[in-house]
Amino acid sequence: MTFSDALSGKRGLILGVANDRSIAWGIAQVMASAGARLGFTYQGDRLERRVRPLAEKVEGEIITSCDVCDEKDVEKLFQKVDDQWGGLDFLVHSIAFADKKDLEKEYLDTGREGFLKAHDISSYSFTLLAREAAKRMTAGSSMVTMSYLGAERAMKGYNVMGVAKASLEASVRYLAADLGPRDIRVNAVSAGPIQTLSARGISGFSEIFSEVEGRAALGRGVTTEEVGNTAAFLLSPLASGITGEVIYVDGGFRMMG
Ligand code: NAD
Ligand code: IMJ
Repeated sequence: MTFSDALSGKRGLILGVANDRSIAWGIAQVMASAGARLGFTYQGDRLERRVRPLAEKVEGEIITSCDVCDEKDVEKLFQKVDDQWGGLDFLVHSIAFADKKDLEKEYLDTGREGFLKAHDISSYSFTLLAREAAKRMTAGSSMVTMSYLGAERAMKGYNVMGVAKASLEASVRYLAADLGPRDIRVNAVSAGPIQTLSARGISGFSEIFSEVEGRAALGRGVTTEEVGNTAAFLLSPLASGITGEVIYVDGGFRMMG
């Protein structure tokens, strides 16, 4: 195995492309250029118009709607995997959602409904998808999800999403423990702030972004391509000894004193 053929011919699902700024799209482009065979899902028909042309650009073999709250959608997705591929080598989960009002008020005021919704979409969905994916995977397969520093620090405005990301990161460890004996690896990439659909419209984003540029060792933010490169590494056999970890792609923000 060499660097250049580490991912060639590997079949994998990428969940969470909304547009060409999505982190999932950054990962997809890197995986496609490494010769991987890709399947894409989008959240509901509203997004099909944006996602299908992107998926076609990288010769996506599965392109289908999947709302992770809908168990039937998830079932249908894996039926397609069984029919078209009969197996799976990797999974990319790049999905998060909380009601906007829960990102705007204090965490203290989070209601049960908003709490459960954020956790259902942003954390439980990874466990559900990992379970279904793992049934189709053999030794050497790998899964990646996306996290953020708000999982471990109280970041302004991140609120219930931070609590959901903490749950997601803990899930990564327990899933890695469950799947390790089958040589299936599970990791998270914790990215620095990137101007995507999910980050836009967040009050104070530009201040947060300039603070990151000021404090990060590299003195700049990161790109979806850089996140994609790290995800591709974790999904490849080059990372065969790494599981249950959170890898930071933040330009060296977290480690600075
Ligand atoms: P994005 O808006 O492009 O992606 C979020 C995706 O989640 C969208 O494609 C959306 O359709 C999908 N989604 C939401 N609810 C869904 C549901 N019920 N079913 C299926 N899909 C659903 O934004 P992004 O920044 O690329 O976010 C991707 C991931 O990266 C998220 O987990 C986010 O928390 C994480 N992340 C983002 C940043 C950042 O600054 N942008 C930093 C660190 C981590
Ligand atoms: C999100 C909220 C508050 C602060 C934030 C973010 N910072 C960053 C993000 C500093 C970088 C982006 N991020 C890491 C996310 O995970 C975003 C998740 C998110 C965003 C929205 C916006 C629109 C909406 N619901 C959302 N749910 C989750 O209605």
